[in-house]
Amino acid sequence: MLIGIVGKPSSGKSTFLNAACRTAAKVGAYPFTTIEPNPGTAFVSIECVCKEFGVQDNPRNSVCREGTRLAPVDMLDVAGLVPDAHTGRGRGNQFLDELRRADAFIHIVDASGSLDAEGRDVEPGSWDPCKDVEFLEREIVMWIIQIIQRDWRHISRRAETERLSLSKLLAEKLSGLDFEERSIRAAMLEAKLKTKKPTDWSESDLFSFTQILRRLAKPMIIAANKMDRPQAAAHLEKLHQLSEYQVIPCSAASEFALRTLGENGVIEYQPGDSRFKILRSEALSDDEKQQLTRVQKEILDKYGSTGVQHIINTIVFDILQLIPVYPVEDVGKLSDHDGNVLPDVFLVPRGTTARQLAFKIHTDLGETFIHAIDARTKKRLSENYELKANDCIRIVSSAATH
Ligand SMILES: Nc1nc2c(ncn2[C@@H]2O[C@H](COP(=O)(O)OP(=O)(O)OP(=O)(O)O)[C@@H](O)[C@H]2O)c(=O)[nH]1
Ligand SMILES: [Mg+2]
Repeated sequence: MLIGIVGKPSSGKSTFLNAACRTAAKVGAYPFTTIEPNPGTAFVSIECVCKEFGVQDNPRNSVCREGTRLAPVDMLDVAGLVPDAHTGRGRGNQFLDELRRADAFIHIVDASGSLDAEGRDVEPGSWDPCKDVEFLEREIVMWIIQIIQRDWRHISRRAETERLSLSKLLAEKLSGLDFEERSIRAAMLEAKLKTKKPTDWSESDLFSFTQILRRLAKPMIIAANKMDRPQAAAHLEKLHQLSEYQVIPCSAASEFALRTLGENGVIEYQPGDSRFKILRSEALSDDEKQQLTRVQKEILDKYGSTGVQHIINTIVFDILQLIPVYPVEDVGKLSDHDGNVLPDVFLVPRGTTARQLAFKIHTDLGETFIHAIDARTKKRLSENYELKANDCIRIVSSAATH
């Protein structure tokens, strides 16, 4: 799974990545600090089943911290986008091609309204961040349209002359963008387009189709960043009125500072917490103490957290609707063949079947699947059993190795 971090220059994309992934991407108070994309690995937090089972686990593909399971999620922070980037303005939008495989986007918005569309400083509060949401949506859609257009004439003609399914042809041709055929079909239906006569589609037909496709296939969440600035609260109200998007208040810089102090043992803090505890007061200057008091009062008390962890969890669980499942080889010990207890957590789409999970673990396991066993009830599950959140499942197969 890959989550793309997008937004105009200087909105705080790299700061968000560094806060979430503990990376060291360059951050700067000037536009286009980032040119080459920065990858990172963030973690979604899940209440681990180890508590319910009363076992001490040894995770392999994830981490368990006092009953909270952290599962990795790949992220990519890219260069800033400016209006009309698709025509080559700013750094253009070529770099978005790195995000073809993204499953979802986080749009980092400067909610304090202190930067114009190009990321240049303006009077704090004077810029309406709703404009950023509008133009960024358009640029992402134009990026996808440009990719579709490379093959459009060919695809639309073939669909008509050979009477082939347009959605199937599009899905095949656009496989690099990871659009599923059902999303393509749903977007055509919602845009009320004539699928039998695609050569008649106008530019605005293609635009509305792509806009819907983007929403279905590459969902986007708005991170209203820089909430620590006094001008941000008023803009947040306006951003919340954009009914198409889920908007979450956020202070990437505060999260970065809290995590750094937490890792250095100066404070006790876990991502997503609404409080922290100072452990080594002597390691903090008066200035730092004042800043921490401000973060508690202006961010944590007001919004419940810095928003960074909340945004990542919301994308994975609410928007992409993934559920955690724990494959095990021994349903008694809840372990793998090496004795690791609850070794792995997999994030799978709601509706995934036991057999599909087997394929995700290993192709061989999917092919030689016999049945699955629920570790809680010890009952057999058929290949079509739809997994539930927090299922612990053993896959029984005819392959000698499993
Ligand atoms: N007050 C405040 N400043 C922030 C926050 N997040 C980022 N910044 C500041 O915003 C400026 C830009 O941050 P970056 O993370 O480099 O922004 P970017 O979006 O990656 O910028 P480009 O790579 O140039 O597109 C820096 O001065 C950051 O310190 C925040 O939550 N609050
Ligand atoms: Mg950057």
